[in-house]
Parts: sequence; C-alpha cells; structure tokens
Amino acid sequence: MSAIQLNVIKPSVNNMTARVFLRAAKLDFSENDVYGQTRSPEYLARAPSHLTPMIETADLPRGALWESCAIMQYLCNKHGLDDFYPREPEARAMIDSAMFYLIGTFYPYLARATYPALNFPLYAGEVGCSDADAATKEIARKAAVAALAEPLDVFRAFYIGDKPFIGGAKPSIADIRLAATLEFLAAIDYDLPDWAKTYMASIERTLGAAYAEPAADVRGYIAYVKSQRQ
Ligand SMILES: N[C@@H](CCC(=O)N[C@@H](CS)C(=O)NCC(=O)O)C(=O)O
Repeated sequence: MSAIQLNVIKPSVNNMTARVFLRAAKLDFSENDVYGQTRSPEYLARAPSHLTPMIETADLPRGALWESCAIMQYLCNKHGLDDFYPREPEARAMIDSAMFYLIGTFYPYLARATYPALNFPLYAGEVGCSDADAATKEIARKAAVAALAEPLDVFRAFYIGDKPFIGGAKPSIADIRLAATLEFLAAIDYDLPDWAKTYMASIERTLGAAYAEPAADVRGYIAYVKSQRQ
C-alpha cells in the first residue's frame, strides 16, 4: 500500500489542486475516488468534515487531513519540497497569504458565481441554497461574477507582479491552487483576462501531465454540464 491515500472527487478544483500537487511532487500515493461516499458512516468516521480532498497517512495524529492548502503545506514540510513552498520566512509568507486570500476572499465569490452552473450545492447560508426565488438567486450569482475581477487582479498585480508565477521562476503550491481554481470559470464562459490565460498555460506547460491529467477530469465535467444545458 502507498504511504499516502488521497481521497478525491474528480470534477472539483479543490481536489484538482491536491491531485496536481501530489503528481508534480512525485510523491508515493494512491488515489481513491470517493464520489457519493463522503457522507457514509465509514467516511465520516475517518473525516467528520465529509470533505475532499482528504489524505490519510499513519503519520498524522488523527490519521486524516483535509483542506487542499493544508495538505500541500504539510506534504511540503514533511518531504522538504522547498521548490513548491520556500523555506525563507518572507517568501513563504507570500505563498501563505496568496492561498489564504484565495480560500477566504476569491473562492467564495467563485463558488457563488459558478456552482449553480456546475450543479454543485452551495455552502450553507448562501442565498443560492436558501428558499429565495430564482430571480433573487440569479441577482446574487451575477453580483458574485462581478465581484471576481477585483481580487483576481490582485493576484496579477500583487502576488505575481513581474515574475512568471507567485512562487517566482517556478510554480509554487499557491500557483497550483490558483490555476486549478480558475479552471471552473470556463463553466460560466467568464471572460478571463489575457494574463490569466497565459499564466494558466505556463503552469500547464511547466507541470505537464501532472497538471493536464487532473485538469482533464475537471474540463470533462464542465463540458458534460454544458452539453446538458442545450
Ligand atoms: N476549502 C476546502 C474545500 C473542500 C470542499 O468543498 N470539498 C467538496 C468538493 S469541492 C467536498 O468534498 N464535498 C463533499 C461533501 O461535502 O460531502 C479545500 O480547499 O479543500
């Protein structure tokens, strides 16, 4: 058995993040597709959050770890993967800031904007999963689409700056997280700025099959939901 078990739902960009990273880092792992199983008593006993991606390894105090960014940080720390997660405190702080900003600010807008088109459930408490009427939900979704541009440009102007990637010359774990996240915008035909298209292509070119294989699952799912709309 591999040292690390990676539990995933393949159409998800949260999962794509961990799937790309474990491949790019060339870690010894096995991937388990747990689609439809995350609320089972057996999964909940191991991960009461019912979330994916989730890794399991005997080294962890509770045997399991979820949250895509925490998974990447832990595995970089554990395996000394400094190229993906620099050790120098200031460089590391920028990677951490970019990932917290993505999870805390950018992703909530992106989820509100894209999840209805992806047939994904929204987070509890969102207008989209309340009993508000369809018109009100669509107003909230459009507001989220409009809100995406500002934090997206912060990645360009502040985190990436004049370097190819947030991590500098090579993609860091924050770059993997951002590029995977942007994949979902194809579900709403979002007009991605040219810099973001170039950035995503650079990451895919640099990481090769480690990126392309998990991306194909996300892209395939988006193509499927779009085909169902016609
Ligand atoms: N912030 C988390 C989000 C994880 C998440 O929302 N996972 C969803 C798939 S996109 C999930 O596993 N849902 C299954 C469930 O809740 O039962 C991360 O980055 O890993």
